Amino acid sequence: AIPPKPITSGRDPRFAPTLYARVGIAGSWTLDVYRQHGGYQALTRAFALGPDGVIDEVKKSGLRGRGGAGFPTGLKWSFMPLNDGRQHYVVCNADESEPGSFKDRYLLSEDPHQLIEGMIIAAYAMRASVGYIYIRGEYVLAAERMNAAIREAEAAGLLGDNIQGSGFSMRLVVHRGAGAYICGEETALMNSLEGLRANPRLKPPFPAAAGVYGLPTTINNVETFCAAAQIVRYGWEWHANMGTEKSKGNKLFQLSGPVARPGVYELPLGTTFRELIYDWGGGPLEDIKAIIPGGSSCPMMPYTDAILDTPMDYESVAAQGSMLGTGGVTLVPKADCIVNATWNLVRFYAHESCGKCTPCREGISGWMTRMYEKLVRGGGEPRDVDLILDMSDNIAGKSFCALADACLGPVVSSVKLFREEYDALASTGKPMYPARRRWKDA
Ligand code: L3W
Repeated sequence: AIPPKPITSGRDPRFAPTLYARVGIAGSWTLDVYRQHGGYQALTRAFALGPDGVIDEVKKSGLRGRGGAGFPTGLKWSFMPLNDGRQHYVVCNADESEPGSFKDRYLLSEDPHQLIEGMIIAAYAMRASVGYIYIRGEYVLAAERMNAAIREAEAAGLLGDNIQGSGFSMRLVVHRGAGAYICGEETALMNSLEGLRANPRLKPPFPAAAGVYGLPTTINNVETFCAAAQIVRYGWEWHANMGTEKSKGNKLFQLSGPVARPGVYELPLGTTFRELIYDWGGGPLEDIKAIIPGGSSCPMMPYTDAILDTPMDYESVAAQGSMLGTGGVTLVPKADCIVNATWNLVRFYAHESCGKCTPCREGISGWMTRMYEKLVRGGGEPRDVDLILDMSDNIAGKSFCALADACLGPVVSSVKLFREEYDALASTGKPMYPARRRWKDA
């Protein structure tokens, strides 16, 4: 297929979305509309490339996992054993729950066939004949549309036995979660799929060695599978020509907080925060003091010129002491009490902790939550701020999965950036920025 003009950056007239190209078109979730826009051409090309050719294509494209970790996708796919005679699985992590992340829900509900195509291609490449789509429980419309799209694909011979005469057969199953963030952790997700309590498993073994039912499994985010479909459609060079040296391609960035045009923007990796917030988002509606760059698990960064000019790619954001994560950019208003705002996030992680390991259960859900409540309710003491840092130090790197460390991202960064707010609240019982009516309710 002829690739759309390359996405460069900012408000470029050549901007051509591919992942979100069909979002907003009437009936975009139907097979007819998907096909009118070139849908399932990638699948035909994948069958021509052969399984190893597909993995090679994805490797050369430079695609990295879009769920938050940025692990090289082609490399992950190549970990799957070859022709070992066992059942292999591909699993789509559609348990999007990270505060600040809301890109996958529209891929699921508005363009389900793009995901199906990406998953068939991935399964073909990895010799898997069963795929599961684990959808966050609250995403009801997404689950309904996915199921309807799977039925359409089955009726059209795109799923089931001997797909398009290729000799490759595959079944795809939607599994609905029940509203727990921890199910987005890939090993907890597998336990949940198997009907067990969603406690994370120890890694290694990684899923490719022992995944669902102990069999070789590859788990990718919704956006990753969709990107793989576009890569096979347009060729690896198209993808590798966008982005930066180590962060290739286009990405769905999400913008929220007090900004003129919040929403999801498909842009090349390496677009700056300034371009996203000002050129695309229309600029903030009030003074901002911090940016959460990639979903709440990523440390806050100060709202400075240096940060605004930082390219949104995995390396540049890491160099600023944070993470690109899911690309969920949240602006924190100056007039909000940072301790209260962080408490809000701490409560989220505390509520979502599975309770399996002590540092998370007693540290985050217990001590950290109570410390923040004490501070915000005005009962703090000056030593409490150092106690929060000391506790963080004792929790960091000691929990079973990434959830506790994720909570420490906003905690430690907010204390370091806004220590004076913490100290003032701890010593006087009064916040520097008292609670106010939210701008959207005003
Ligand atoms: C084989 C190795 N496979 C790593 C695989 C691993 C996984 C992927 C990434 O967390 C991040 C987290 C959140 N052999 C391997 C290997 N793999 N080494 O690569 O692994 P990992 O452990 O780096 O990350 P993860 O546990 O998958 C994801 C961050 O994302 N985050 C949260 C996002 C939340 C959502 C959501 O709710 N939808 O996306 C935001 O930043 O903190 O760092 O597949 O098996 N040697």
